[in-house]
Amino acid sequence: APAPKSPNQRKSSSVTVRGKAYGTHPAWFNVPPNVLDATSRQLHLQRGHPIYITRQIIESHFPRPTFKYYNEYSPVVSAHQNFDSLGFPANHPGRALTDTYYINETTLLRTHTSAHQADTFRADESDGYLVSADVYRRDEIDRSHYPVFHQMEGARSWDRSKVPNGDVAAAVRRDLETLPRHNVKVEDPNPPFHDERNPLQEGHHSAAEAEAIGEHLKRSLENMVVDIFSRAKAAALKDDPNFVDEPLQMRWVEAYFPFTSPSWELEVYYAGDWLEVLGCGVVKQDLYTNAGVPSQLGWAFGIGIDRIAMLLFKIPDIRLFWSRDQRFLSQFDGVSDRLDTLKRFVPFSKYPPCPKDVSFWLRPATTTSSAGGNAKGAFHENDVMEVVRSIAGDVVEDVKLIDEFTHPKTGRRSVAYRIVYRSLERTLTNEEANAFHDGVRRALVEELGVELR
Ligand code: FA5
Ligand code: MG
Repeated sequence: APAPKSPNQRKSSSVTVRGKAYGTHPAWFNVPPNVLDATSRQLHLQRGHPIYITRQIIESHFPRPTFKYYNEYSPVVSAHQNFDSLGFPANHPGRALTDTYYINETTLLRTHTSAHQADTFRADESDGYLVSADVYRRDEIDRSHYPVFHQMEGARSWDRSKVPNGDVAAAVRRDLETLPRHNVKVEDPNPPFHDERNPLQEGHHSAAEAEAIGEHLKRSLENMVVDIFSRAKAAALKDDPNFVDEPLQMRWVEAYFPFTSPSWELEVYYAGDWLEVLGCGVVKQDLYTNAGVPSQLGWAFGIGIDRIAMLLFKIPDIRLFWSRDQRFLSQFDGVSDRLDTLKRFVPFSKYPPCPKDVSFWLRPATTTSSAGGNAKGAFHENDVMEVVRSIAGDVVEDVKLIDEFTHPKTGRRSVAYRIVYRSLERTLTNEEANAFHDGVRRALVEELGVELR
């Protein structure tokens, strides 16, 4: 029997994204229509949208002319831009068809704003830049995950040939003096880092330079996060004058990115848990060298805008950002012009959830296709997520594995998922939820070749 198609694989041989046509390849193309539609939305450029407002607040910490802003890069990039130019190895899991939306073997929807680092280092003539953009990842479904979200990338570089005596450490320390000092306690301001994961880039810069750049990076980002949380608190107090907040806590943890060394993530204690808000580090020499600016050194960071916007406005579900409902959009009217008027989101009535379960036997593993090690034969949970989204769209709130079982004799694997259907805009009737669920069951069989139980 022929191997079943991967979910949403369409036959058309080209797609148009932001006015430009791209040839698709059937073994690679895995972008479903709802994701393709999202490429035209550009929420970060829609004045008054919470994603736009959050971008404005972040930008205010990295002002012109030191920083230049790039907000209109196309989401379609090459695998070279998204992975190779940043030093991702050929076998990195992020490259798989189960994780990334491809148009053809060499063309994909960017998975992060870092895809533009190399080009921006090459083109940019200022000391720094910000890139904001929509990014695309195949992922799980719940109230904080959507296949499209937004990131803001920032970088600040110093040119050794342009600072006095070529002493970048001294130049960075002078710039550090001009940054405000916040008074929030940082739990782990300087975590030790592993020599092999995050080696000092000897030959490119000294330990003193890397240290000064790291300090400038951390202070800049801490200031931004402190500001965001104080705005979130002010908004909460407008909503509830008796609101008592836990004091803000931040900590730095060592991280790994193939294009920075050392690398860190900044975490914030929020609602009882540590929440990762951004990744960052000292830019690797290769990026500057390959971009034709080998005398530069500096830092870069990448932050998720949606996650920040959710806690700033207290938005309970990431799908709301995509809503065209005026009961959502009108709540942010005028805030772009007066950031001090920022208020919390007031949920319109909460409609009831319709949970439904589905269980099925997985198709026995088939031989894998040879698409660059991107096996279309093996079962991957992200394929289930995409089938559900393709049928129920934004009416699906959550999909969770609730049971898993391997038959002792046949070795076949069975899984069960609970799918919660709930519209953000109206009450679903049980008939509607059943219709979605029947559609999902059929599509699981057709697209993934599973056997329903
Ligand atoms: C990156 O994407 C790196 N490009 C960040 C970077 C840039 C590092 C420059 C060094 C220098 P990561 O996958 O961790 O890293 O994502 C960065 C941030 O995006 C996260 O901290 C989080 O705030 C946000 N983010 C990541 N995945 C999601 C998601 N599924 N939904 C919402 N926000 C997300
Ligand atoms: Mg991360």
